[in-house]
Amino acid sequence: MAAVRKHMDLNTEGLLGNRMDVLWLFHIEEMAYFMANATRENCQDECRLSPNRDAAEEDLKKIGVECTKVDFDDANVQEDLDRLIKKYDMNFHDEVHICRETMPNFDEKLNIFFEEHLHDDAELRVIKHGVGYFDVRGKNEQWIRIPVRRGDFVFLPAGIYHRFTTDRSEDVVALRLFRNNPKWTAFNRSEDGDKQPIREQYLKDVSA
Ligand code: KMT
Repeated sequence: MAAVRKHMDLNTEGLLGNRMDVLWLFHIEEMAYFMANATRENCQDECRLSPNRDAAEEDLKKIGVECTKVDFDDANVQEDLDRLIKKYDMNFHDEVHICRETMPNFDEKLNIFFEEHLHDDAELRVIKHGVGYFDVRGKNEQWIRIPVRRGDFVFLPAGIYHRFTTDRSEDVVALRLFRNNPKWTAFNRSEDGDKQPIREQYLKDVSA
């Protein structure tokens, strides 16, 4: 698929110091798109609508989702990662390798990732290797699929319903950015999930 680049300059917020050329909000290699129904069986395929319907920057912005890119092949990549860490006020990161060969209970884990859920904390991921899909609920509840690959950074706000899967290669390495005492607990979509204070806060924030 032809690479599509979308640029929105962050300089307006003066956040990025002197390497303005490499970090952009909504600078994603592949457009996000409104997706067709997906099941656990076909979710590792692209699951595009036919005809395809790209999601615009505005569709992601409206739900508080931010995407940007870092270049792992640039010698200064650490500076860019540090800037993201600072911008989002995260003080820790770890690395997760989602891979059938090495991850214990891989199918069970993938079922958990692909079950629609929310967290009390925002989800910040930088993909180091492989291809995966973050699915997020759009403004009118339609699923928007964000394809991610090496260098892609995704910010999902706390309280947003979302899910994740690898593609069929089943081999994704990602950095997870978090603050101390991260709250990893997932609340699956349910009355209980809907009642979480963070969900109510999120809905307030995106309707403002
Ligand atoms: C998690 O909680 O580790 C995840 O969100 C899985 C996706 S990381 C690419």
